[in-house]
Amino acid sequence: MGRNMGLLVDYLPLTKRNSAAWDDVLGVVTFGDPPVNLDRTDIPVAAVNTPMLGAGAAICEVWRTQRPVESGQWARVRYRRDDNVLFGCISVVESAASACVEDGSLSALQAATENAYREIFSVLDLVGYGHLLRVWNYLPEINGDSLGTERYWQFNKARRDALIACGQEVTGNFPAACALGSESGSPLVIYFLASKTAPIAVENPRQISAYRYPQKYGPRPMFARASVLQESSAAMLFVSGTASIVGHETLHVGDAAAQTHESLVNIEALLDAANRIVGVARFAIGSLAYKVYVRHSSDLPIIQAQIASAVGSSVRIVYLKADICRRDLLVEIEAAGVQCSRADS
Ligand code: 3EB
Repeated sequence: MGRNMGLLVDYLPLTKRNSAAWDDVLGVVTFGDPPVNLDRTDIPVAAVNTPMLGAGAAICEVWRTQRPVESGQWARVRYRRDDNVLFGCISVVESAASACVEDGSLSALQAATENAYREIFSVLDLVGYGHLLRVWNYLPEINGDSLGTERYWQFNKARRDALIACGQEVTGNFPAACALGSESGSPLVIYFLASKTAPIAVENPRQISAYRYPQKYGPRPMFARASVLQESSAAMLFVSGTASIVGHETLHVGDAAAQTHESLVNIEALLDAANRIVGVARFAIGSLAYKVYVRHSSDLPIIQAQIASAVGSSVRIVYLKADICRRDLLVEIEAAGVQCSRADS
């Protein structure tokens, strides 16, 4: 398989590695508060404040590559990259100072979001990784209101404005994404993967594309349901946050088990769509790594049971407590996977 197996994602306790073992790491994501410190300052760490659920030591998300890496920082964006893929992260404190709150035209969250995305696109321009592949967005009080609108709507407006301002609004060119509520008082944290070669955006035939949602959901969320990056010897799949939405409507309001099941049916449909694009049935529900966002901790057992019966026991799953962007959603599931191309082996 050699050196070109694509990216690998692991979920592991930080204690398992000594300093040198971080050499092949592109980036790390820690969950909960306080954020964990690495003894390596050249590795970008996204400190996401969504508590881990379930027993066990603090786990972090580790993105690794088999290719030589180089670290850098520009403005507030810290990154590390191999010759095709870049991991980056940014943390922005919402501050009224940078917003036009007086006349109500721009909330602090909108200003923070626009600035973050502009910095991200500047970095990508600068280092030549022109394609956003996957973006993870975490903002506190995602379901809260301010200035007469929902904060998730404000975030969506700012993300959309920044994408358009940076020439990224071409349909079919959106990254896979998720947007979750972190604990209140947390900064806006965005981490992302970008690539030099273009990924393929994948939509779900069971769902209206989010960037075509009806106006009643507010400014349109600009993301693809999944993205695939094909390299010579590996294909990588990134499944966006996936919830109990069919068409554009939330299904199974108030029923966490049924929402979990519907989300898994959506992921199956996405895998079919992705496999049609890649050409062979290679991504399977039992061979991905998962993150599951749970609104109410008390729903954890029922959600875990649903997922275990669908994906099997050999799969890596991390459960996090987070608010989901629609108030009626109780659970959201994301996934990632890598497959080696048989053509090369
Ligand atoms: C949905 O399908 C549920 O705003 O980036 C899923 C994935 C959702 C990404 C985003 C939102 C986002 O509309 C929520």
